[in-house]
Amino acid sequence: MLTVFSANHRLHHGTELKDGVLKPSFEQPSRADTVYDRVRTVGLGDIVSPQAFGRACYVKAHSERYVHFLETAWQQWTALGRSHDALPLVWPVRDLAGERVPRHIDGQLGFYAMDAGAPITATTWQAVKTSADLALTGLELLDQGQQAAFALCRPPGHHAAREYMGGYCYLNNAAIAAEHALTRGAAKVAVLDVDFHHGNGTQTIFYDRPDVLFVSLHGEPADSYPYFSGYADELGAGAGEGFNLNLPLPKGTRWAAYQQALEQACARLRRHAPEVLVVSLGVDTFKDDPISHFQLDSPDYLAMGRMIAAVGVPTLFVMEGGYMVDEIGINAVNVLTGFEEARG
Ligand code: OKP
Ligand code: ZN
Repeated sequence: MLTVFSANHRLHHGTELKDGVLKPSFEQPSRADTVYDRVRTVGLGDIVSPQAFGRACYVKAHSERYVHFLETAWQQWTALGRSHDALPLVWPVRDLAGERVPRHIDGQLGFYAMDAGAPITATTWQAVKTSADLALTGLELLDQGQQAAFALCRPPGHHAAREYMGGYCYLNNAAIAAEHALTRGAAKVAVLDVDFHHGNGTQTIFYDRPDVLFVSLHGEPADSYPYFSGYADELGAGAGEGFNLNLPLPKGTRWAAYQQALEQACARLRRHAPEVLVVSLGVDTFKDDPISHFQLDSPDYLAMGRMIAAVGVPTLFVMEGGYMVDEIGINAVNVLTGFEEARG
């Protein structure tokens, strides 16, 4: 399996509020470098560099004004003499209208963010667009006849929606790749999200559409970030009703229960019969993950890869979360080697 990678991910390293204190983010550069090292150690396959696609591809999943905001936020922020990470402080919740875009950068940050978990630094945009380019390049490898590809994306993307960032995510790499598959002629695509956290961004981008099925396994929202989505009764809307499947699982979930839910997910994916499967590959379901509470162990990821392979569709793996840096490489690459073993 080919891996798409760029060192540009190192251009993004931000801070986050943890227990009320601003600290270096869990979403740090060593994550992608550790996965890269593991890809090389096991000899998964060649590593290729991304092509530059540009905003025409990003705006299939996002609005023009949101992409423009991401491009200009740092310049607007520093124009006020600020030099630390740009973070939002105020949001248009419930009865605050939130229809007009504020002129002030502080207002724009709240308008275009779901939380304070997506800091913008001087070089964040360069890393963000390269991350999307990795997913787009991976999708084109499938288009050229590869059975699978691995986009080693960083920053991750699945919390980012059409017009907002959050949860370490800016552009939704998986959604951008799914849209690109449609552009390239696929009629039906599916996204399977195995990250511990609900992929709220991917869900909302495709919520009212039947052409992109979204299936997610995650910690139940009553206990787990992002708290406000991921319930089992979110089924899709309008023409998209029945094309969104959430499988929330309780705290402490182990492989036996996870496997059953994944089998249900795979059955739904087979019934959709997509031409391309995009997997939002987060390994923060690992037992020692510092911000999550599932109990998967390293060999379980091999089994996960075999089950995904049995869906039998050309598959693009897109890296999402996983914060136990010591084992993120083993776990992520186990999914890929399990997949390859099963495909033969
Ligand atoms: C991104 B991805 C929990 C704080 C949650 C945001 C988590 C974003 C996860 N103590 N902060 O889905 O891995
Ligand atoms: Zn996650």
